[in-house]
Amino acid sequence: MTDISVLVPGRIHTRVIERLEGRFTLVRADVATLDAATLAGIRGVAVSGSFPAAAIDALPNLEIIASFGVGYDGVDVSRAAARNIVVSNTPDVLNDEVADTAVALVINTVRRLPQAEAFLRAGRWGRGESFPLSPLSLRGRRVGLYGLGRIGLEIAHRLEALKLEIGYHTRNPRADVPYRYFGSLREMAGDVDILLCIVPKTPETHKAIDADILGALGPQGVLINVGRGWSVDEAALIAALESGTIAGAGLDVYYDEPHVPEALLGFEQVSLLPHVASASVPTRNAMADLVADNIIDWFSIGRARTPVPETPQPISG
Ligand code: A2R
Repeated sequence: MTDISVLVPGRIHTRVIERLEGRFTLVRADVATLDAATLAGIRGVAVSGSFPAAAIDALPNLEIIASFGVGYDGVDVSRAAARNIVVSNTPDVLNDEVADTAVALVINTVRRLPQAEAFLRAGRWGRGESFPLSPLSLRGRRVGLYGLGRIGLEIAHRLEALKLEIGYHTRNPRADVPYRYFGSLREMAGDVDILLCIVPKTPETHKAIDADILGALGPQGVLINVGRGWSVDEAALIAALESGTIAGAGLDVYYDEPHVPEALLGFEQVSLLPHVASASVPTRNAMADLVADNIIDWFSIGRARTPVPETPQPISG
């Protein structure tokens, strides 16, 4: 397969490169820098992040775009589908890691454990001071999951072990879970004390968690976001934290990463992580392997391993 050219634009996990190097001719450059002959030779793309319509259009013989990560909102899937190009993502291999991080973020936010550690490290405990009791507790709390897919379900299983009552809002109720279904996000926000966001970035989820939803969540309410920053109106969140409309927030994702609004940094009732939900060496290795395996399978057996549902799976020629 060394006669097949695979484009790797921008940065990607080094294991993707290690797995593909030697098997394919790798072109490590951005589309805009390549000549027409090189562009015409490219049949596969391995990408982490953005691959817009213009980049797809520049590659007349492209067959597969293997995207790193479960969310593939950076890739123009409708343009790919229109050209019969398969897009793959890296689902499932990160479910447990992201769910573990989500639970940690819930506990960190509610019990203020990062602040407690910072207090100890600053020597304040050693000097005889006491860290203040956390105003909130997980005891007796109700959680509402906005999204109950592969990752959401793992989060729900873990939260059950914490003895929390669980509800969820999705467009379609699931027949295979014992959790309470809410037909609207607004109704669920009004019923629960922790709203946990784990939906994909789509036009429908844009700023879905706005001032109205935060108002419904209420003064004991906590927002946790491990999905996409896109789903939260950050200005409304900052206003709700300032006014006490909600009690706290735990965020791993932001609207304009890596930019985190200055105002969020100032809140003691907020726990902030730099988009690390899947960021362990073993899980990122598994994601990198899946990117490489999608490309290898496509060119060796004519099927991608984990194609996204929006793009067709034509048999490779
Ligand atoms: O709505 P449904 O029945 O398709 O349920 C999906 C839900 N969902 C929504 N819920 C309410 N309103 C919407 N407009 C909406 N769009 C999608 O989100 C399903 O329960 C969940 C997505 O599940 P999966 O496709 O299995 O995604 P996974 O692997 O759990 O990852 C979720 C997202 C990724 O797309 C990344 O953005 C992020 O987590 O890492």
